[in-house]
Amino acid sequence: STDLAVAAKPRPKRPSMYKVLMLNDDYTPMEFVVHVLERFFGIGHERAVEIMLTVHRKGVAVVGVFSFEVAETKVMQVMDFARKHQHPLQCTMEKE
Ligand code: TYC
Repeated sequence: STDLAVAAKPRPKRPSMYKVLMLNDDYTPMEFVVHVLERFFGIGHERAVEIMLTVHRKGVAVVGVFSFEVAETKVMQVMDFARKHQHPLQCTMEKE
């Protein structure tokens, strides 16, 4: 093997993590957002109410931090569910 190959130290990289964010809007009912947090993120009712109110007051909140694939799936599930119920709720992800 080449000098480069023997010298190259394997760098096992930790998988990048992604924040899933919930965004505020003026129309989605508060109870619907709480239901979404319970159903798709396994968050307990009282904590779900707190997170929903944080989004309502501040515009955005982190709902959880996940691997890319899990975060992507959560975002799709939330967006599909909101669309099905004709609410404008937005959920996005960003690299931590
Ligand atoms: N602002 C919405 C209302 O007053 C409630 C809401 C909270 C909507 C959180 C979206 O991510 C959200 N009905």
